[in-house]
Amino acid sequence: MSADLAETAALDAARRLFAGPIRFELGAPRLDLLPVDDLPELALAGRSNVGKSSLLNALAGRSGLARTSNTPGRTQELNLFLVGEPPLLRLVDMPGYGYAEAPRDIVRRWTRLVGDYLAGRPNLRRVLLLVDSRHGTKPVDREVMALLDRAAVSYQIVLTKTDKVKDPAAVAAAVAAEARAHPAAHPEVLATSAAKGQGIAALRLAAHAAILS
Ligand SMILES: Nc1nc2c(ncn2[C@@H]2O[C@H](COP(=O)(O)OP(=O)(O)OP(=O)(O)O)[C@@H](O)[C@H]2O)c(=O)[nH]1
Ligand SMILES: [Mg+2]
Repeated sequence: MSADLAETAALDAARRLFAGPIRFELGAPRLDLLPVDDLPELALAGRSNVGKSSLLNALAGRSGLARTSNTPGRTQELNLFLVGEPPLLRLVDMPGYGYAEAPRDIVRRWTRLVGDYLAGRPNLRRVLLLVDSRHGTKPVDREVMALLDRAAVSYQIVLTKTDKVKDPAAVAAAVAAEARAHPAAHPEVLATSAAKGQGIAALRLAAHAAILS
């Protein structure tokens, strides 16, 4: 098969995966409540309000699957979604980190939940690390990147809300330069807008690759 045909076939397989059944499985406030199995998992991580739940909905091509909100701190548990019937992939919508306004003990609980999950889930194939294209990476993102490097969990940086910036490619280039210094980071940075649909086909391709890896 030519490279072009192979790419078209991969895009089509990725599109079909997310066109089929997708359902909410459960919300887990603690790691011991997660299902024990070896279904490949793909997690969406990032700061509060970066657009994780919105991007999960865009990936799934349906609104309202994951709950979104203008107020940071909307997602408070690990929310699990099964893709395919029988399921081929589990998507995990995570609580955001770095939300300074929330009560300290809540922040500590979420941070521990996110950190323990990211570093210790055996079937976690890949993490999509979301970064707001208006703000770029922040110190707390770098802490999470270092944690993923140490745990050798493969991750890819995904810029969100590109509809809000003039030159998303410039932001992507700067963030990609930073990613290259991280051993577990994918060298390519994806630029997306859940609002406008930009980059969603490429994101589906990356998600589909998590099953095959
Ligand atoms: N303009 C624009 N706004 C977006 C986009 N994606 C998300 N938003 C908005 O950003 C806000 C936060 O979105 P969420 O998807 O709830 O963010 P989250 O990362 O899940 O937030 P937490 O669960 O609180 O950590 C909402 O008001 C969304 O409508 C986008 O692509 N473009
Ligand atoms: Mg959310």
